[in-house]
Amino acid sequence: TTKTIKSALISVFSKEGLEPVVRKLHQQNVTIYSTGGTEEFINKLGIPVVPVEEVTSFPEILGGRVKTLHPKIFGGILNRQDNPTDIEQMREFEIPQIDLVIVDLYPFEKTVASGASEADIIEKIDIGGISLIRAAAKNFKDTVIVASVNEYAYLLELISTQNGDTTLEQRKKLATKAFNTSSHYDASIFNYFNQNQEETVLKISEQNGQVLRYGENPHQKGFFFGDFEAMFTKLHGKELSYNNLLDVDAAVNLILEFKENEPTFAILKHNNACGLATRSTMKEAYLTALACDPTSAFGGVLIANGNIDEATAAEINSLFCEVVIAPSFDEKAIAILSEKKNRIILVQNDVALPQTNVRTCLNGVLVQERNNITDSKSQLNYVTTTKPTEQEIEDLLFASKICKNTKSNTIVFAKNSTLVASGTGQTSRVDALKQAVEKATTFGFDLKGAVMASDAFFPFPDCVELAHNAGITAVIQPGGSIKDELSINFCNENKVAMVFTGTRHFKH
Ligand code: 93A
Repeated sequence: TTKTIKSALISVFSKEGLEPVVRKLHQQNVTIYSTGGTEEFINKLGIPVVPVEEVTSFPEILGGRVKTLHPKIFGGILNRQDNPTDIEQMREFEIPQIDLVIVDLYPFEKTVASGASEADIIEKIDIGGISLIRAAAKNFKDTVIVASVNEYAYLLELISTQNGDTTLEQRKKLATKAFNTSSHYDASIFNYFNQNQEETVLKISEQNGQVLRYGENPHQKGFFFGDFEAMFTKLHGKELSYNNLLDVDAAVNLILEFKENEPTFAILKHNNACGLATRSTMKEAYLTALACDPTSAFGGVLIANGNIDEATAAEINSLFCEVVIAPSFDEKAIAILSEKKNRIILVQNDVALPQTNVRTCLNGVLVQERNNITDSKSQLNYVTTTKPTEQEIEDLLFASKICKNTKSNTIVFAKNSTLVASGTGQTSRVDALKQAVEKATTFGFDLKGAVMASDAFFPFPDCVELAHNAGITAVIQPGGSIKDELSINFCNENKVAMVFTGTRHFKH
């Protein structure tokens, strides 16, 4: 399986680093074939080189688009040296054997990055070079492929230490690298073309989607694809914006968790709950939710799990808010809420949400199943000596439902079916906790006897310690950290009850 390099085809865009390689090959009496520019470079070094045209008896044509694409070249690379028919045809068509192929492809990525015109970019799509690489790599049993300047050092070493001999294993290793080079090259071409397709996507969206005022910001175009009318009946207000739709989506997902509860009202900002409460009347639920964080509630999206009556509407009316959603409204409530021209009033129909979530990611999309697990009592694992009271268990599950619907990292404090405070979308869990404590303090809440929910486990016991110091008496979290024991020990020593759910609720 050892092969000796006796001939080489060199076709490189960048001539950098080529000189020592050519000199070494020449020392070993290797016959060198080459394309236009590369041939000129080798000639200048005073090293004999055979132009490809001499082999093919065909000139370089179409301004260089066709140089090496010829049966005499590809036959020389692809022939199987243990195949009698191949050997016979090599002789019949006077095809020269090519043992080594060195290619440096047209710099496609660099040309794109330089901001060149489309015509210049297209011209940099290498055809012959990529084919040479593919052919030589395919035939690694007989041919050596060097598809990148990065492999020159390895090639030089092989020639120096093995006199131009290569083993099958070494050739296969180079073939692997070559396919890496070619696949990366094709991927970058795809990415370039795909960008243009994005313009097409925008055009198609403009024609077929619901054209929104703009995207997330005024300088971005935005469109919605979906059956909004199936989900909601709009009673009043302006067109929903891109951000409104995102908030409405978050609101609907959140309130679904409280479908079976007593009157529950939630206020959301930037897709997170900044107020949520369950009470015996909707008005009380609204007023309690508002009290959680009246600053954030300004300009928020409001959602109720039941009918909005006149008394509730009268309270809501004094708040500046973007959207009010409920399964039903009293006539008088509609009249009150419609006093503000722009306020959007939506009746939510009983329509199921899709069971898969889709979002773009890099140059593709991410698809996942919807997070359908709502933590329930039967699933709780009581890991501390202090057990939560019935009221605490209720509040823990209540907090966990909010937690699941809040951006990670999140910490949620709750008490008596009321969201007390939360830390949202922080880069560390401790930060989320500190934010929650600070918010609770700002809005005058006593955390004594409140419970805490965390969307993921505690890597260290610092969270339970901070929570305990703030007055938290019960904790719900998935568990599963290698240091769970440290958090459990702290809770045991300080009479804090903690339960594990076994279910993480990241939301990014
Ligand atoms: O335009 S091409 O795709 N047509 C070809 O037949 C061909 N063969 C080699 N470009 C082709 N090449 C590329 O030319 C090589 O990949 C290399 O990047 C470059 C070397 O050209 P020169 O030796 O003339 O500088």
